[in-house]
Amino acid sequence: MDPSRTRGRRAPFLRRTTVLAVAALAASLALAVPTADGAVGRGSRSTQEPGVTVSLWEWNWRSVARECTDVLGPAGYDGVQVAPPQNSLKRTALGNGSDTVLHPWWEVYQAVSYDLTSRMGTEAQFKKMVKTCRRAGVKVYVDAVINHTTGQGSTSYGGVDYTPYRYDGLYGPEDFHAPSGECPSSDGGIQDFNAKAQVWNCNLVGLEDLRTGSDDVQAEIAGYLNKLIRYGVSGFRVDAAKHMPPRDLDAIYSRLNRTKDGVKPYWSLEVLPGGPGVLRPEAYLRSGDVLGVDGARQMQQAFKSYTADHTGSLSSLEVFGAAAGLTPSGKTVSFVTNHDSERNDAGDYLNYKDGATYVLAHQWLLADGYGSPQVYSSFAWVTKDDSPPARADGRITDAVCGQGWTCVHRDRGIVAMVGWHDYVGAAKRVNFWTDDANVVAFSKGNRGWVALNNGTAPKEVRVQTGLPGGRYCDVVSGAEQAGGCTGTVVTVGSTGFATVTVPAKGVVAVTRASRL
Ligand code: ARE
Ligand code: CA
Repeated sequence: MDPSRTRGRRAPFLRRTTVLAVAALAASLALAVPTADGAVGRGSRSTQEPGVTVSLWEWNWRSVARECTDVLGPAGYDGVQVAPPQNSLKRTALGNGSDTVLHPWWEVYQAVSYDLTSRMGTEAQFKKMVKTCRRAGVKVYVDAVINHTTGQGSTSYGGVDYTPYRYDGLYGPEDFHAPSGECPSSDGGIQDFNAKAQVWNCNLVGLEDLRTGSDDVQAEIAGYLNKLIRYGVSGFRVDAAKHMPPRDLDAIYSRLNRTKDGVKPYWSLEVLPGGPGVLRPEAYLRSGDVLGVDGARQMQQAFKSYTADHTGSLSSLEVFGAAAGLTPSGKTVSFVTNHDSERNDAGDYLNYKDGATYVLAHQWLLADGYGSPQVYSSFAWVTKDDSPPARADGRITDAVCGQGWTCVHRDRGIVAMVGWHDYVGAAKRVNFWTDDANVVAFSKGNRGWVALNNGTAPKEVRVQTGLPGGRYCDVVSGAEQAGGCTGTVVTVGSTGFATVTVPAKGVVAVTRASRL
């Protein structure tokens, strides 16, 4: 008998069952599954939910690509959010008074054209970065500046020149609200942040506001976003979404193609809290997910503003998420800070300058699991406008950890909690314990247990872990090696209780899988 003929006849059947079996196994174990273009998707494979992402804000494309392969993929990050990639304002002179930074970070929020030559690199480098990241199992999310163009200057990183309301081959005065007489304020700017007609139709800090309700403008914007989708991008952070009515956002979204994973792109809207009625984040939930700014503020209060009456202690986070008045978990990108809030004058948010507390807050967010957690990692700064490390012409140089770049996403304690978050999945938070001050401990279903200490001294706790008796390796301080554990071993008794010392500003975390 000719063996090749047998194989030939039987192959289709074998292939089908093998594929089915692998798919079923992968689904039940939440394993990585290859997608259409050969890339591997983790976590939320069949939906748009982004899982755990990191914002490598203003990292250049070459560095993001390298990081995807060397760090993000292996560490289990599901995605990376990158800074606005479209061509932007390039300043040629300083403004007046306190203006001392020629190339402030915010140049990239002034869109000149939808070519992808930017401070972060060329269109070819961007394309290659997305491909490299997808190959490493990391999806790419783009900060989309679509509400406006520029508010100053006349030249750009892509070399395109412009004058007010005139962008050759792209937009003319008829494509903007103010020149079309559709902004009801005396100077064309937003004077009242509570008046929706102004918030939607006037110029935010002088940025020329696009007529996003018009067919032509929607077509240009959708063309831009669809190009990014074609390159492999999985979704967007919509900058200044509060400045566009939900119906305009919906119209643009309806023009977007499916991603390489066969789903509609993820759509998270920057709608800052503070506005009334239709301007509230809640009013935009029908159109997309929103950024969890209020949650970031609550975390700052819990981690930093420790008060004697415990109103601002870590224990206060027993109530967090929707129960604490935040937007629903499944509709929120959660974070400790972002590029705006880290520069907040009032100090209402944590930032990298908070050191161990900043790291611990990230670990708490990953442990709690509210929203789709996004780690924030960018460059160190002194004054608010500071440029990221760049050449004299404004082009951002390769990210080198410790040399201007914080690389907090590489912190081994954070990486450990990315893995822990991935493992415990959507299991419910149970067995919550607190000393009513700065130590909390809880289980996630019967998948894992964690304790966090925001105090300055180690603390011994005796708590219910919800885990079967046995010895477990703490994933934060150590790793399993040849049956042993290089870090702290947590011994759980037959009733599920354990006595554990939680280090100062530290975390102890175990899972069923870390049982020795
Ligand atoms: C720069 C200069 C300005 C100049 C302008 C135009 O700083 O002086 O007038 O250029 O030439 C970023 C920077 C801005 C920068 C801009 C463009 O932060 O300083 O302006 O880039 O280069 C509101 C919006 C919200 C917005 C914040 C900043 O609702 O969407 O203001 N956030 C996003 C980004 C920013 C970015 C932009 C939008 C613009 O994340 O980084 O600006 O693309 C209350 C209200 C909020 C309000 C908030 C702050 O909370 O409820 O709605 O947020 O106050 O004002
Ligand atoms: Ca607008």
